[in-house]
Amino acid sequence: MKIYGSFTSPFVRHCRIALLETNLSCEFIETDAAQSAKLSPTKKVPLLVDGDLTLTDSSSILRYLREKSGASFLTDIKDFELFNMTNTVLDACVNIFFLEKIDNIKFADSKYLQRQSARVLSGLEALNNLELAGELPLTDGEIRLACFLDWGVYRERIDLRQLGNLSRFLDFARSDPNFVKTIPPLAG
Ligand SMILES: N[C@@H](CCC(=O)N[C@@H](CS)C(=O)NCC(=O)O)C(=O)O
Repeated sequence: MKIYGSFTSPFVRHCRIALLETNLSCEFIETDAAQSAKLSPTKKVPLLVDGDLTLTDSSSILRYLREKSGASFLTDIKDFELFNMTNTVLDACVNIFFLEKIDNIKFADSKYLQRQSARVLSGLEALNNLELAGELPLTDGEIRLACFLDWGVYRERIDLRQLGNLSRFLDFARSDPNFVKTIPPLAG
């Protein structure tokens, strides 16, 4: 089994955490944007290849890893909603990040970027209003949220100073040894 991905991607980080939790044997192949554009039809990471099986999305990869290790994946509806809402906000954030980084498009130049940015702010507020469990192991919804928040802070895409619950949640997630083992490298 092989997973292609970068050390900075929050989607890949979630899969790396699941690999540590499940102890499944898997080769991690560091992959940049040019390589992933050739490897995957979606031109994104993560990508999992296991024999004849190719999975192009972190959600299907996580389900595969969890089920392969005898566990289940997102069976609780509230946790599933947390996972999905986080993905929507994270996708908007990643979209803004790449438009600025690759195309140098600024917030003021694009109405759609402004809409994406409003989505990130209202999404973060809604996430901040949720009751998040304070116990380990984190659920998959919580791991996704923690990976998003840590990425957003690291890339300076989000500001948690007014979002006390999310800030406390991220501090708590940092007490998870597997979350700590998968911290993105400083450069990149
Ligand atoms: N829905 C996908 C999203 C993956 C994703 O957006 N990956 C980013 C890295 S953080 C990527 O490869 N982006 C490349 C691009 O947008 O060109 C998943 O859950 O795996």
